[in-house]
Amino acid sequence: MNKLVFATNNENKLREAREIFDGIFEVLSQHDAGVYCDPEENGSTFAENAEIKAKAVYDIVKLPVIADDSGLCIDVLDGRPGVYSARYAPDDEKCAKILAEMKDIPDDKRTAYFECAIVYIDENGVKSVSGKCMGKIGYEECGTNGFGYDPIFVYGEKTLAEMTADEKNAVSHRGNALRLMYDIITKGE
Ligand code: ITT
Repeated sequence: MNKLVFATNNENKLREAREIFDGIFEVLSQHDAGVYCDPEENGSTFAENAEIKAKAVYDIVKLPVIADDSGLCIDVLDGRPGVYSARYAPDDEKCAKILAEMKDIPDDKRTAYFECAIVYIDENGVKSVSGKCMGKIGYEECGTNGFGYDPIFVYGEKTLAEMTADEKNAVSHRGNALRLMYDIITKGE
């Protein structure tokens, strides 16, 4: 089976990607591939940061690599935390910080989206796609699945943290982007 190295230190992203690519690619983590790097993500867009991560690992392994840069964009906060989603607060404080900032915001102004850029690099060059997931910020944390901001991101009737892994992947920004990239890699679309 073809090997694909996922340039991430985030175990949750790796798990979600494996659920989509398993059976077709052997998805190796950076750790599996023996790569220890954490390049500075100083791009101003998700796509730029994903390319920084993919290039850093590709330069070392010289195997096909994918990288993900993603985050939560909240309309009433002018798109924050956006590309700063990982650094916005410690992991166990991220949701509470957003809920505090949104406490006086009415229902119709709580719209938000997750965005995910996926970059793939192999010997033929760089390919880039992105996916979105449109939803709303809830009023409290609900659910224990997923990671990051999932407990406060409401899609339809549930938060992403109340969904099973399959349910989340079917609608998520990462699921959408990975499926697009899968088609590009396997069918040349
Ligand atoms: P790598 O850079 O090693 O891939 P990271 O966690 O630092 O891992 P990012 O720089 O892309 O990844 O930051 C994305 C952050 O946005 C992530 O840490 C979460 O807090 C949040 N995020 C991204 N996708 C998410 C999802 O599906 N559900 C909830 N939060 C998400």
